[in-house]
Amino acid sequence: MSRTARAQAHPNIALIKYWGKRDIPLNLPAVSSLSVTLDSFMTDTTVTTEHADEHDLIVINGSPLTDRPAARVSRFLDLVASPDRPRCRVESHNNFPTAAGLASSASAFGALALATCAAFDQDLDPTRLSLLARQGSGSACRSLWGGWVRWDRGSAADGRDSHGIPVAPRDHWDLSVVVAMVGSGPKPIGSTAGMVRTQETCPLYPGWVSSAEADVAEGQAALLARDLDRLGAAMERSTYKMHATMIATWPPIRYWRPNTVAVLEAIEALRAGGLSAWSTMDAGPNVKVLCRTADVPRVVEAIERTGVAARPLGVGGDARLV
Ligand code: 2P0
Repeated sequence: MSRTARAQAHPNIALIKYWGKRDIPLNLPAVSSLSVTLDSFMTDTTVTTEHADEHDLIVINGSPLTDRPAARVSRFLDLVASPDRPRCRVESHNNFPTAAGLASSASAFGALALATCAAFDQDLDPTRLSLLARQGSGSACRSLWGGWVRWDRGSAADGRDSHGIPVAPRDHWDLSVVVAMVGSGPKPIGSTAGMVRTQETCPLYPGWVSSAEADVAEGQAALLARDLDRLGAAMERSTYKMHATMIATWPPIRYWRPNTVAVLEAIEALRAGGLSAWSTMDAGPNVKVLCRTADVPRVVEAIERTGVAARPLGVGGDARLV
C-alpha cells in the first residue's frame, strides 16, 4: 500500500564552521561545529512510496533531478529503507535560493530524513534522524532542531557519536540573522568537492583542524552567557579561518564577490559606531549578519546602502511532520 509523508525543515547557519571530513562516505566531519536554525526559509518535502515506475522520481522546485544529484537522493532512501524498497516519488520545494551558500542541503536532507522515515513507518527519535540526515549532507544533522545546535566531530569509526545536539532552545536569545543577498546563482564549486580539494592541497588545513574545537567551546560558552560581542568575534574568526583555507587551496576556492567585501566593510563600520553586528559567510558569496533583533533595521539599512538586498530572519524551530 502506498504511503505519503510530508515534512518541513529550516536551514541552519554555522556560527562555528564545518569544513573538511574525517570520513567522506559517512560525512563525518574533521571538526565540530555550532549553528543557529533560521525561521522563514524552509524546505517542504513529500515522500510517497510505491511509485509505479522502475526508478525513483525526484522533483525539486518543479524540475526532475537527474544523474548524480538524483542518485544521491536514491542512495539516501536506500539507507532509510534498504535498497530493495519500493520506488518513491519525492517532491521538494525551497522557498529560498537553492545551492547558493544558504544551506539548502541542510534543510533538504533534514526534511527528507523525517518524511522518508514517516513514509516507511519508522519512528526514529531526533538523534537517530540526525545521524541519518548527516549521511545525506553533513550540515543537515543540525537542522532537526530549532534554536542553537552543536554537531560533534565524534571519534567512532561508524559515526554513531557524530550528530546534532541541541544546545539552547529557540527562545534562549532574541537575535536575528540578516542575509545580505550578494548573489543567488549556483556556486562555482560545491561544498563536498571543495572540502576534499582543501584537504588535499591546502597547507593551512592542519591549523584549521587543530584550532576548531577551541572555537566551538568558545562559541558555546558565549552563546550560553548571551555575550554577543564574544560570540560574534568567535564566529567571524571561524569564518575568516575557513575562507583562508579555501583561498589557499589549489586551484583556489573563492566564493567572494566585490559586494561581499562591501557588506563586510559596512558591518565593520557599524561596529566602529558601537553597534554589535557580526558577519559570517558559507560556501557562497552571501554575507549573514548576526545582531540583536532590535538592531535589525540599522543593519538592513547599512547593507542596502551598498546596493545589496537584505533579508532579516529570526531563529527557527524544529523540523516537523506536516
Ligand atoms: C557549515 N558549510 O558548517 C559549513 C560552512 C559550508 C561552509 O556545511 O558534503 O552541504 O553535504 O557534508 O553540509 C556545507 O556543506 O556538505 C556546509 P556535505 P554540506 O555550514
